[in-house]
Amino acid sequence: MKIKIICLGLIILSVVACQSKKTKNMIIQEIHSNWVFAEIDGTHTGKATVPGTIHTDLLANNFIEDPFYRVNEKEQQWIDKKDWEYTTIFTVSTEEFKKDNIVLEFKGLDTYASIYVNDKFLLNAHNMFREWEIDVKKLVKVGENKLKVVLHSPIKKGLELLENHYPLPAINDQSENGEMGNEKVSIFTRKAGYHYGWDWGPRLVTSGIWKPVLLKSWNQIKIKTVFIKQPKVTKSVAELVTEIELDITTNFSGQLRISNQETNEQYITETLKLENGVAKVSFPITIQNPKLWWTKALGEQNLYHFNVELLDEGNNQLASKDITTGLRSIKLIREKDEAGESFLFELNGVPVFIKGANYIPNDSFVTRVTTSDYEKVIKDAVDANMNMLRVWGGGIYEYDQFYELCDKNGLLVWQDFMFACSMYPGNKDFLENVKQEAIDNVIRLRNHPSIAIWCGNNEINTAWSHYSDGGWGWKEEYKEKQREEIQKAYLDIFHEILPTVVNKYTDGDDYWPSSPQAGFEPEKHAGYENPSGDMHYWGVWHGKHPFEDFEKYKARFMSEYGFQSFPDLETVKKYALPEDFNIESEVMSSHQRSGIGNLTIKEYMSWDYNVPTNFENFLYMSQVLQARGVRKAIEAHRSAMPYTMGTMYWQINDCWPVASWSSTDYYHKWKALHYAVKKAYEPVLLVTKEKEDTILVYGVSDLLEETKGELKLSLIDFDGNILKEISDEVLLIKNTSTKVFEIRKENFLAKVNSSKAVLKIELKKDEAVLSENLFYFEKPKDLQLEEPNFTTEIVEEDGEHFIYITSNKLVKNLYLNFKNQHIFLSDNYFDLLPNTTKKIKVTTTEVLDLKDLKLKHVQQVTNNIN
Ligand code: BMA
Repeated sequence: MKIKIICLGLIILSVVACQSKKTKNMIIQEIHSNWVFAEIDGTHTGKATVPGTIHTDLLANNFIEDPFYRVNEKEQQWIDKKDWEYTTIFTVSTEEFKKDNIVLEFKGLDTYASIYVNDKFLLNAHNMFREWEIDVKKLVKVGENKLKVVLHSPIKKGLELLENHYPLPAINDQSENGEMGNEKVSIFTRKAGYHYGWDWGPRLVTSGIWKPVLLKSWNQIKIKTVFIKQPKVTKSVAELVTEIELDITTNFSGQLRISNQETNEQYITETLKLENGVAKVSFPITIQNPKLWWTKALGEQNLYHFNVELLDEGNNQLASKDITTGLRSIKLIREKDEAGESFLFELNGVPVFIKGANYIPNDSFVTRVTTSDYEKVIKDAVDANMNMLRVWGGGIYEYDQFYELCDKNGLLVWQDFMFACSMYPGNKDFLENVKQEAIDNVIRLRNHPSIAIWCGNNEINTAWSHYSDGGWGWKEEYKEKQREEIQKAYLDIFHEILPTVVNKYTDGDDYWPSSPQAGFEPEKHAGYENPSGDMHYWGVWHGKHPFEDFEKYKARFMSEYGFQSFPDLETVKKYALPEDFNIESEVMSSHQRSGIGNLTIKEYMSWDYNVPTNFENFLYMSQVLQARGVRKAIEAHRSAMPYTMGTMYWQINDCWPVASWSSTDYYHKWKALHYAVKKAYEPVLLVTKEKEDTILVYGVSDLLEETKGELKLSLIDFDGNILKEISDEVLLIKNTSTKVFEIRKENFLAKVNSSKAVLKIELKKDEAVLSENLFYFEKPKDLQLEEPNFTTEIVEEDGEHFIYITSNKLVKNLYLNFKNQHIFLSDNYFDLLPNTTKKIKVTTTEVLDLKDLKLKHVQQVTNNIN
């Protein structure tokens, strides 16, 4: 009998431990269980997941089918026009009830939400990106309490707002797909823009309790925020200021301690006497010889784990907060130079060439993005030698986890505020809402060392172009008075509210009003040839410029450009049936949201390749094409260093399975582009260019010391004969691009059939190959490729698996694919030189069988075999 009682005690304890976290003083209870949803004035009802969304709940309850499958999205447009009620029961313990303070915290509500506790109305939330805190001390009782969240249709709310305002531009809002004609309501609602559709995303305007719901109870004092300011960080000293905001309900007299959680070093021990209310205290901390935080290629990702503690006079802990940060100085340097004005990031005094990508939310329903999804995207970025991701303004301010992973992995973040490709209203309520949203997010994210810059919006300054005749034709739709009104709202948000918040709540972080922009002032609209600011170059793709034009349009910082491709067949099969396997079928067109989409891919393909007729081959070829284009861009940007100091292609990921600009698909599968990016972003890169009658070789180096090495140029025919070979001692200047070699074409290519030869350039240092690149003198479709014979082997070495593959002929863009999907190859879609064995590492948990290996290559799929 006795034993039984003990067991019961243990069970109860462990249940409580699952649901609530207890420090000495504060009890935090997650209210995530027993939720049910119900359609208001409707029939759909079922168990709900919180955090979650209405679409994922309807899916889990079998009311709808997978919204990403074929054209299911079309049938699901009714969901956003309904109101939904979410309810649960939570239990308040006597211990919680006795506390001085009890609050309900909603970390994120999407979007129009009315909150009721025990049937009493408490709050109307109206911004997906804000946090909401409600005092429920007087409302809750010991035992069971009812929590109800009514999620109002964002579309109905949007339409009400539109009725009182003239329409505003929102080019990516797919209102037609939502059966709303031209009524674009996204701009009125502070909610992720891409929910309403984008040129790579479906229109799935969901609602939900998308972040945690917490019940917090405590006595006397709470630590609201801790900010580790870093006014001066150098190699020898970090002069920090810890700024702490406290919420006091009963006068406090005791001690405040700041310590290092790892070393237990105590930085500050202070006696404090504070009266009721909100108090701000700050303490300087000096750390000699700090371990600095660096991006991956430049050094360690040292992090400091600070703990702030409040103790009462009897030395009992009343409150405690942990903060992790990295010590570094990061600055955007915009200084006049001979060419114009620089736009470069300096990390700990080192100018860093930014190699990155634009990043969008990983799913239309972000609540189902898992930790391993986040880890994968960040790993994919780091493995491809990136040092920055841009969290783009049509998505969400990411979850904490995203930034924690960036901190740990040495990835900088360009953080947009969530405004993109639209104009916004400027009334008082809207502006106040924006201000609070900015405050919440800046406070939440400012301790992350990865955050390099805050940017007001995506492309709005260029699109509207108030001070020039340019732009996207939006302002021409409005009369003078409305134009001025719209511009005033623009200036209020991006030149007043947001910079003021960044200035007030950070320690001097950089703010850039809009990407792209030629200068800080609103009249500095970006163009393709500004020698200042950042640039989005969409001549290739939207403007149908050839890939070669990447070489023409140089910027000080290229924050967007790109080219589309299809995902591979395995991914397409997740949303399409064999009968849909035609790029102009309804399903394939629906999984393509760029108006000019699939046919543009085909058109560009026809310029450089023979277009395959087989569907699967066409998908493969689209990836080869995309990799070719974007690689050209990266080479152009990097070799333009130091004039250009950054390149971020559009885009690293997808939010559903689709044809898009992404380099990894919705299932995180690397497209040909991601493999190409990895190579093009290596610290040392050789770039070959043809200029009139000359061949030039550039050595681009991100290394912080000069590199001496042997440059070797080998002209090889497609059977493997070496036609010419030249070697030269070269010097690559540190952290820039140097022209290291130049030769007249007529000397080098004399008597050579340029459609049957490839130039291999290599940089060697003491036998180690620092960089290798290939260069062709003709377009792929003009190459005389031949049928190859392969020798392939799978070998196990020290518990790891490798494929060794050799061909007797040059093979263009060899794609190795195992039937088994859980395989990652260290390289793929590469050109295989004749008689040269390529070793590829295979990461898998499955048993490998050569029989399952399928090979695809350009000559095979386009029939330009001699
Ligand atoms: C840029 C981005 C996105 C868009 C992409 C492709 O303008 O900012 O708005 O998805 O181009 O068109």
